[in-house]
Amino acid sequence: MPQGQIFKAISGFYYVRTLDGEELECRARGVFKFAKKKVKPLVGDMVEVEKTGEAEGVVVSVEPRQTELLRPPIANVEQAIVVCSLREPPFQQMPLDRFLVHAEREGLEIVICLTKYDLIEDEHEVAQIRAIYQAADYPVVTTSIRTGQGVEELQAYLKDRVSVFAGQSGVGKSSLLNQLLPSKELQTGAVSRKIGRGRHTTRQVELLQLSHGGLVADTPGFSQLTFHGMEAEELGSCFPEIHKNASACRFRGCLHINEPHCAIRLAVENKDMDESRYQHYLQFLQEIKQQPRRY
Ligand SMILES: Nc1nc2c(ncn2[C@@H]2O[C@H](COP(=O)(O)OP(=O)(O)OP(=O)(O)O)[C@@H](O)[C@H]2O)c(=O)[nH]1
Ligand SMILES: [Mg+2]
Ligand SMILES: [Zn+2]
Repeated sequence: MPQGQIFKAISGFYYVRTLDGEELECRARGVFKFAKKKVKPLVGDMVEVEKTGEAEGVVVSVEPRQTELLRPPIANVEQAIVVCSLREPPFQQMPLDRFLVHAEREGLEIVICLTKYDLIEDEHEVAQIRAIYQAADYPVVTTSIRTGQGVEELQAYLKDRVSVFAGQSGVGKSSLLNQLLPSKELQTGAVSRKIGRGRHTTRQVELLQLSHGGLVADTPGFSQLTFHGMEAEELGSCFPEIHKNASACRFRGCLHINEPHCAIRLAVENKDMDESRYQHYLQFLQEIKQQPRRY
């Protein structure tokens, strides 16, 4: 039976690229279960297919996932390229920090990509953003599709890896991918002048093949992420600046709020951890504590 990977899913159809490079349009047989949980196939899933026609088949089994993101929905990516625009829409740190927590929790490698650099007059602002995230050991790439800046640098991160582009609508994910793909094929859409937000141009997750090797997924922009299903104790390990210093806290299980001899609060005072990142940590912690408990 042919094996392959789902590269696109549209209203009940799964598009599978087999190991021989064939593309099959498939339905799925029933519901799949792993670890007693029911799952629907996701883009990125490795599957087994029964051929039912020339270019048609049925997905009969799904392999356990290496990684799984629900927003955007994709399985088996190793790396997240977190895309944020510097302008149109303006840079916002909070949604970036939210997404970083999710990607860290899944154990993904992370690259932060700041787009639309050509719209920047004040380099100082970009240097500040860069400093905050480099202090957390994240690589930061600045790009522009107008000048071509950063495209090669990004390409080097993507080579031979399985990556996903994630970020809000209108930040330029598809535009950037068009610079990296052999044929410029992805649809892009102008940001609304009136509301200053993207128009949700990309509608599906699609896993694309890079000509220099590697796979990359374009995804629809998403707005708000919540921390559903996450425990307060997990949050610190999703902030690299906290994770690397947490063992120096006096109490095991320190939540770094106002416990005595907290190494993280000291790091913030000494400016080893950025104050705004710490404030976001505290805010996310509040949100997690206010979530209805699961039983
Ligand atoms: N000035 C400038 N505009 C850009 C750049 N990159 C993208 N844009 C513009 O930003 C708008 C949105 O780009 P898209 O690529 O559709 O954004 P997206 O992130 O894919 O959005 P969704 O598919 O809705 O999630 C388009 O009008 C692009 O031309 C850039 O580097 N500089
Ligand atoms: Mg898009
Ligand atoms: Zn602490």
